[in-house]
Amino acid sequence: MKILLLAFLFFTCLPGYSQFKLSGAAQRMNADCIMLTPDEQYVRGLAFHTTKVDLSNQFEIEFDIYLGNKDEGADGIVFVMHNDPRGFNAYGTWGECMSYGRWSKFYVSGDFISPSIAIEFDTYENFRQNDPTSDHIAYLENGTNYHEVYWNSNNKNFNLEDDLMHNFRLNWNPKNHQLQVWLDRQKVYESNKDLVNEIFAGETQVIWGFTASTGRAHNLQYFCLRRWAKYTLPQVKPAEKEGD
Ligand SMILES: [Ca+2]
Ligand SMILES: [Ca+2]
Repeated sequence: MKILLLAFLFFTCLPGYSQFKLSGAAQRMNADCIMLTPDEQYVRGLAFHTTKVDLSNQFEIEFDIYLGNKDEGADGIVFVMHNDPRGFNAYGTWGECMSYGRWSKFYVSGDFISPSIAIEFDTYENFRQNDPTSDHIAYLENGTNYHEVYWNSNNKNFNLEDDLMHNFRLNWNPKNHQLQVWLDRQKVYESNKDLVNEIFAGETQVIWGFTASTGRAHNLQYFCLRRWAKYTLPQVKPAEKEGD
């Protein structure tokens, strides 16, 4: 009975892949995974869940992301939460902006998703965005890919295009405005910023999903759902993962 109850709670918490709105090159791969870009030049892919997330609740999400098998590939995947007036049709610039941001922090033009916050998993060095030579993870805001700080495990050869799935976990706690992000069980970002008021002008319901792009360089890029837990519900058992 206890197992049945846990299973019921778990499956009722899953966002459900049929509820992702896909655009560009994005395509469903199987029951759990959505491809954002094929291993081709100059494509973009976006997947936004059709149920908004409520930032007045604590929640944790967990996905596995795949960023390709060529270290010289591009450009990466971005996890986005946004309240762009274009709603589920919002998109950013292709290539180094990964369908999230715009070419220049200093010049507001072109396509970008805003207001928003994002976590980029960047696999290609672009001087305009202040990228290090290594692959890296960085926090972004309001449709600009430019960042002053990043995480690369203090390894100038850090590489995410290693033909492996990488575990991405994000936790939001509205009580202390704490946002925490882990990659492969290492904490890669933490902040205490009032996102509802400082980014979303008081709006608590925001659209969430993933964006990606390729440019001259390219890679297959996709994500797979692992877990979705709201803390308003009893603790539920995480999904079983292959290899655990
Ligand atoms: Ca790389
Ligand atoms: Ca880049």
